[in-house]
Amino acid sequence: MIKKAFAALTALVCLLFASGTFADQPMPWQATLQPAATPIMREIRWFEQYTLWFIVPITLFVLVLILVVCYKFRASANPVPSKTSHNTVIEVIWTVGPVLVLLFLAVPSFTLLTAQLTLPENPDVTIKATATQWQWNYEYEGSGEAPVAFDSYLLKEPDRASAGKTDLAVYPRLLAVDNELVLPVNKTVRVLVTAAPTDVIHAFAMPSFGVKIDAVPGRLNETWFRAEREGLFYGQCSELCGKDHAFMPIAIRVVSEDRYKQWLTTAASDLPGAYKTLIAAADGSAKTVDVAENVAK
Ligand SMILES: [Cu+2]
Repeated sequence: MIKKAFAALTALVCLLFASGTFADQPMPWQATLQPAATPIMREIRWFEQYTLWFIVPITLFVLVLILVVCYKFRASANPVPSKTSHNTVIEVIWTVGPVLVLLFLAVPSFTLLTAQLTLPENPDVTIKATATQWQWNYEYEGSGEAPVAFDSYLLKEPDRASAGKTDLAVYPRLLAVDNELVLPVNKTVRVLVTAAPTDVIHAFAMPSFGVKIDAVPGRLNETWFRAEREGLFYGQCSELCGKDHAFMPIAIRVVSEDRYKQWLTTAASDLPGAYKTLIAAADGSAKTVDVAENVAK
């Protein structure tokens, strides 16, 4: 209830003061986070707004104090400066005040961090994401004799036409990939993240899912998400990893469970065919793919 009231009030304030930046996609000068596609990201967005309710008043309060002091104690109005060195009341206030503020921030912050890194029991799907300079490799757990596994590279401009990805609004430059990670909607997905043994550190990040975790050689990190709507979501490697760091995007296509199963079955033997069927189905059902967050619809 309190959360909802906060969110509503914040949305109102944002609309009043920053109408141009309250949008569903990154835009020049955008100041807000991407819209949430998972429960965790919803909480992150709530926490961001909640934090602003502390930051903004404190900043304004300090600004007012500075202005008052500058004016009231200027040399011409106050030629003999005070030699006060202690004031118990003020010292108690400026100790207890920040402690209270930190408490109000720490409790929801730690709760959120815990939720983010506590894997739900019995995830529906487990995938492994391995980063290499400079692409991602995705592997699906236990899907038959030959588990589905493939590399995912940045979509190169000459390959757009043959891949059926000419629509720049859906497949933006530098974000679109050749093979997306396909996952079912409303299912708990466990993601194991690592980097190739002799490689460097990368990071698997999906802004609208509230996911960002390092891919470290020789170490298996674990995270999870539960996407609540279908669409094409874009993220990027988020750990500076070399000259092509900016060219190893992450694309996740969230589809219905039926389409996911169909894709997975076909992908085991015919990966390009599986994507063709999936893209055709998505384009046929909604004219354009429901692109999440990053690009215009
Ligand atoms: Cu990287």
